[in-house]
Amino acid sequence: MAEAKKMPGIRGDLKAEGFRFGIVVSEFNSFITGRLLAGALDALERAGAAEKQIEIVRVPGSFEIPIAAKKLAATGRFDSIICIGCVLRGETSHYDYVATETARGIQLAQLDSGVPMAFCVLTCDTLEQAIDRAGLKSGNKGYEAGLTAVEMAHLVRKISKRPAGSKSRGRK
Ligand code: INI
Repeated sequence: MAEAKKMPGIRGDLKAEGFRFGIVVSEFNSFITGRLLAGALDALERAGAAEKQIEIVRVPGSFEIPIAAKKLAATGRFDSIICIGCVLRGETSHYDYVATETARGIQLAQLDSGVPMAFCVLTCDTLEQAIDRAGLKSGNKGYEAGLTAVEMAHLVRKISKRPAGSKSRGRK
């Protein structure tokens, strides 16, 4: 067996050229989600994306992200979607429902649609933790999600291509 290190594998590039990106961003805790959005846009721009390749959709809260992401994916216009939200723990169990269902909904939406969705929904105990992840101590999770969206757009396209030399059977 060849050494794992020497086997190249398939990997997505970090070049945004030729792809279209959807961003679903929650208005709830917009102080945080605005910073995450700025990070995601920064990553897309650095990967070479122009404004016309990006569409932003705003939803009231994180709980509404999955339906908007699923609808965006169904248009067929996007190669990758970035989902941005921030759920902060309160005094009741509301947090758990919103956080769990948002994550589950986004995962279902990407698996059902086949359009990759970067998960940038912070789930934090305190506002301070969220601030740290939206540009301070722990970097900007929006930036990471932006890069992930570019890489996954490439990867999905590469994986979906028919192997060289295989015969066409109807629709490509
Ligand atoms: N939505 C969030 O994005 N973050 C939160 O912290 C939050 N809290 O704590 O309640 C939140 N709630 C709203 C929820 O996402 C829906 O918009 C609402 O329940 C209406 O469907």
